[in-house]
Parts: sequence; C-alpha cells; structure tokens
Amino acid sequence: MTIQTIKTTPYADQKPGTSGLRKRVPVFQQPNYLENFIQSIFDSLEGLGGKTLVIGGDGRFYNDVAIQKAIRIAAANGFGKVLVGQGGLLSTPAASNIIRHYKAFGGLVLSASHNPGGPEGDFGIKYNVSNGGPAPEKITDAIFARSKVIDSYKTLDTPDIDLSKIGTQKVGDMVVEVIDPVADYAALMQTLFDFDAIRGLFASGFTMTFDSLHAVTGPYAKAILEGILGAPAGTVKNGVPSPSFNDGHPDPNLVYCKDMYDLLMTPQGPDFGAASDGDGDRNLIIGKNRFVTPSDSLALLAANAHLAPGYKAGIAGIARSMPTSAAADRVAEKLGIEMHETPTGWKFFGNLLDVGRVTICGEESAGTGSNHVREKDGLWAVLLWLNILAVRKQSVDAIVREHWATYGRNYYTRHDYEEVDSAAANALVDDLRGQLAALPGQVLNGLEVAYADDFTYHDPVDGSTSAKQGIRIGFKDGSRIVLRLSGTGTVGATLRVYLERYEPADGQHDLDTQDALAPLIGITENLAAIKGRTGRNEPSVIT
Ligand code: VG1
Ligand code: CO
Repeated sequence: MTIQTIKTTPYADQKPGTSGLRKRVPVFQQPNYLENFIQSIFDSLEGLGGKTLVIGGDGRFYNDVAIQKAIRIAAANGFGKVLVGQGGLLSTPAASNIIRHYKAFGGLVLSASHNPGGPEGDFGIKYNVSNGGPAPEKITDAIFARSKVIDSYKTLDTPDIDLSKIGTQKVGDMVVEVIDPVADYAALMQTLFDFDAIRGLFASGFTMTFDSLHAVTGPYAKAILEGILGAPAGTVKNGVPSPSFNDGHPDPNLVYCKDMYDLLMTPQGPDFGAASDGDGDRNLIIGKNRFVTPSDSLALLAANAHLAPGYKAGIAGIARSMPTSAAADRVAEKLGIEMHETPTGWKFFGNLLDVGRVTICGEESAGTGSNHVREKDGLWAVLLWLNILAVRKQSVDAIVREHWATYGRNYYTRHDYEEVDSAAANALVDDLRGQLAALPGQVLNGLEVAYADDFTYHDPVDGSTSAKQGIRIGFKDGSRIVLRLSGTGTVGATLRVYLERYEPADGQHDLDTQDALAPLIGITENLAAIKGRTGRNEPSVIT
C-alpha cells in the first residue's frame, strides 16, 4: 500500500483548550482541517511506530467521517493497530480504560462533550496519552506549535472500515480491531462496586431514573443498570445515541435536565435521578427533594468511598479544580489525607493520580472520578452513589444533611455568561486583574478581603507551572469569588463566575442558595461591572 503525502497549508486556530480542540462542525469540515490537526498530533509524539492507538467518540455528527480519516492517517503514520469502539462509540472514561487496559500508546477521543451537536453544532478532538488521561500542556503546546507550520499529512487511499462489525480488519499494514465499547468498562465497574448490594437495592423497590440525553452513555447505562444490576427496563431514558443528541444540549445540569429535577421534587417521583453528558464523563445527581451540587457530591463521595469494595482501604488524597468549592477540603482534613487544588480541566489530575497521591478528583462542573481511569467518569459517580445508598440505607437527602451537620455547608453557585463579546470579556478580566493588589484588607458588602490573586498552579509531581488560571478573591469568613473565561466554548467568550460561602456545622443549612450568595453576587458586579461590559442583565446559565 502506498502512503500518500498530501500537501496542506496550516490553520492558525488549532489551539487545544481545556479539553482538546473544539470548533463548530463547519470549521472541522474545511479542507484538511481535521487532517492537519491529527497529523500535528502524530508529529508531536515520539515512538509511535508499531504501537496501538485507541479511537472512539460520543457518536455526534461528523464522528463517522472523522474516524475513517483518523484511521487512514494513523495507518500511514506507522501505528501497528487501532482499537475502535463498535459504531465508532466510546465514552470518554471507557476510552481512558481501553488505553490503560490494552496498554495502548494513546488515544483519540472525538467529542465536544456537553456542547450541542449536529451539522451546525460542535465537534472536537482530544489526544490522550498512555496513562489514559488527556495530554498534558507540554504536548498540547507542541501540537499547537506544529499545527501552525504543518505543510503535509500522510494518509492511504483505502475504502472505509466497517465499524458495525466486531472483529479485525486491515488498513494497509495496520490492524483495525472493532471492539465492544461497553464490555471492558462494565467489567471494571464490577471490580470497584458491590454489585450484589446494588442489585439488592433495586430488588427492594428503590427507583431511579437515568437520562442519557441521547448521548453516548445510553448503551453503558442500559447494560449496567438495567442489564447487570436488574433495574427495571425504562430506568434509562433517551438511551439511544443520536448524532444531534435529538437536537438537545447534552449537558447534565438543572437547565437541561429541568424535567427530571421537577420529577424528583414530587412525592410520586423516583428515589434517585442521574444524568450524564455527551461523552459520558459528567454526572448529575438528584435525590428525592435534594439536588446535590457537584462540589458537595465530590466531598460526599470522598467521605463515603470506603463503603465500596474498590476503596475499602481508604483513599490516599483528594484533588479538586480551583473553582470547585472547598467542601472536599474539610473531608480531607478530617481523614488526615492530602488535598490538592489544580487548574480547571482533568489533565491536571493525571500526575497526582499516577504517583498515588490522590484517589478521588472532582470539578464543580459535574465531573468526578478516581484512579480507576484518568478521566472523569459519569457512570462511575452514579454507581458509587448507588453503592453508598445500598450500604447506608438512607435517602440522598438524609445523607447530605448529615454531611453538612458534620462538616458544615459550602453554599455554591456558578453563573455563566455565554457567547459574550471576546474583547469585552478579556477587558473585564484584565481590568479586574488590575484591581487585585489593592483588594486585601478592604471590606466589601461587610466582608473583609483576605487575599486576591490570579491562580498559578505548581505541579508537585513534574514541577511545571501553569499561570493565569482564574481570578480568586477570598474573604476572611471563607467566602470566595472566582472568575475565569471558559476554554471549551466555540463562539465568543464564556465568562464563568463561581461563588461560595461557608456555613459551619451548627449554622443555617436551609437557605436558598442564590439568597445565601447575594452579598457575593453584589460584590462581583461592583468590581467587575459584568452588566455594563457584557450588556447582559443576567447569567445565561445558573448551576
Ligand atoms: C469546562 C469545565 C471544566 C471541564 C471542561 C471539560 O471547561 O469548566 O471543569 O473540565 O469543561 O469538560 P471550561 O474551560 O469551559 O470552563 V467536558 O465534560 O466538556 O470534556
Ligand atoms: Co464531557
């Protein structure tokens, strides 16, 4: 088979963000756009000859086209084998597991996660390294540098692979094995959780609903919850992946899962509700009459993980992204284990997990996971919750209340201003940055500023430094305001404002969250003038 070397010209905008390269589908459809990026990835790696590459995606529009191109480019670049999920599907955590389990060189995860799909929606591509986790900044910087000067890519002139059939085929000299996307993942989950106890929970009449939002978790949730664990058929809703996510927004939050939330707040609703995002790495947890914020969920899972067989020896440490609330910090303190604060994005957890300094990680954006893979994992979080519920035999609400009565409550919210003018958003952040030095010691709305800075992370494992990771303004009473610009949006800028206030164990735990945080919302507006600068009177999304 002759390898073709195709001439190309670089694109200037292939800088990977928080989680890979994400753009509108028409951007990816430009001539050689995808090819350039994949070749730039391969050009940035050393020693891939004869090695195994994992490829899979969340099934969104353009997945099928992109996978065929990626397979040909991989073959022409000398990979020995590609493992690809049947139908081109692999959830992000399942892809991470496959990379680790089969000791692959790395993997291409084709997804724009929680962003909408379809011909006018978003597409994305991310490279994961051999530990199963997203490539660290050193590699993504190299990929971007390469993409700016690339002048050719390699491919083969071969017919499409049949992705519907499990089994082995060949593309040039490279073997392509189409694998069951669910089997290895389901087997891994059985090593971590007490499936008998969860089966018993369902058998006792416990009811749940799981919304796959027409995205990738459908086959996983059906096989595990309804298949292995015996939950009644119909427990999993919207379980068939659709290229456009049924024209929905596969983001498991209270805006896009409002129907489920409303159902859980009624007496006739189920005991437990959960959802996952486009690529299966996020989770939404709602108990009857109790929404669990992702930050609280991280703290609760860490405090109760020992109830699941996979964590019965205890956890080594916890890591959370900087904007995530400090609820987990109190658990780590009580357990006497390490606590780490990292920049936003799962790639920063990899080193800590690899050296065994932390076991559980989480982000306020509905991402939790553990050392079982190197990605956040939506179904994992749901199964750990189910395991805890099966052992404790209490409601979600009772467990959350007990947690607050022990550790105190961190009232927490995030306000997003989506698709605002990039120049205005950057000016807002720059201006705020300029005010930081003068803030400590000032009293704003009755709260004294303890510190104000732009977060810089020093990775304790590889010594690397990541600066400008978000503005933090901390107050003497433990309250905090964080502001940063999103690195996953595809149009304009998205400004994220994260607000947090600590209420001690014997304090008030029943306030309305937005009311509890009103003083901080006021301070933020005074300092950042969001309304004036963005022309928005209110956030697009409140989580
Ligand atoms: C967002 C979240 C971040 C998450 C990232 C990828 O990034 O805030 O916590 O890791 O999405 O999640 P940003 O830069 O837009 O704030 V996923 O499920 O979209 O891969
Ligand atoms: Co995701």
